[in-house]
Amino acid sequence: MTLQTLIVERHGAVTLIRLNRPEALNALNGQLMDELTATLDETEADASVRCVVITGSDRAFAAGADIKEMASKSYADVFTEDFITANWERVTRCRKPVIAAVAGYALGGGCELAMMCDFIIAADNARFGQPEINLGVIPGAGGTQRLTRFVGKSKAMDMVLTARMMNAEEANQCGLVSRVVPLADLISTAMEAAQKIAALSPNSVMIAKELVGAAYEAPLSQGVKMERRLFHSLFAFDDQKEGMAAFVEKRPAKFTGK
Ligand code: DAK
Repeated sequence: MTLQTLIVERHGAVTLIRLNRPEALNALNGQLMDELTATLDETEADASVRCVVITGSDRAFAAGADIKEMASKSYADVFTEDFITANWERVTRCRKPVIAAVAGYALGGGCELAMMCDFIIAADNARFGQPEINLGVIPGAGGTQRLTRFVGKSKAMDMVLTARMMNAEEANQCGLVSRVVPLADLISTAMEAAQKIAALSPNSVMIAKELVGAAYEAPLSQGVKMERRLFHSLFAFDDQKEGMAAFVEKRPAKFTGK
């Protein structure tokens, strides 16, 4: 597929995906989401890719779904064509870690896309919001649900009902993002985290990711039980022997994914 709305770079075992519709502040239209879905399909199928970073521009991660594309659609249109449902949740099905590196606006579907990633590293100019209420609609890609889990009911209600944006500092304080860095350091910080993950045992990484994700879905006792079973399962891999032997022998581990 020839990409027109994304720039995809390969850095060793890490794929960096840049959303690239600068004329529309990276508004997420159907073409962009199709290209993102296809790119994530490729990264998942390529065993040499161990981690993915999604970013936008300095001005906008993404200012939401493309309002101009959806403005004239009728209920029959959106229902019949399953509008923007089919290609919106690919990132949630990735087994490999996906980091969102967010600078500038992450609004509406942009905020929702960032929240679908495994964690968010924010630049100090990042602004998060779910302003759909201003358009006479509501968040449609999980915003009312994920935002509430991440920041709590009161802040989620405030943002969803008033369209108030949250700056990077507030997002950091309430746990929406994992860390905030100066804008100039955003990509290098996200890539450093991704390279660190990419060098680890891929099986441990995928299982750890699955378990942290399960904490949002399963009751605590069930999640802990699942963790115990999957912890035990890691002893079936050579990487567990290698990781622990390397610690004892005071040398770096060489993980093979076996
Ligand atoms: N869609 C289309 N174009 C957009 C856009 C958007 N979301 N956001 C910005 N643009 C365009 C502007 O129209 C403008 O284009 P031109 O007029 O130059 O042609 C250009 O980007 C620059 O924007 P501004 O001139 O407005 O720039 P400012 O710095 O003055 O303002 C802003 C920046 C981000 C505050 C402002 O552009 C803004 O408020 N944008 C809209 C933000 C918004 O309302 N976002 C939520 C959209 S609704 C679902 C999945 C997802 C969704 C729903 C369902 N399913 C799976 C069912 C998601 C819905 C949404 O995200």
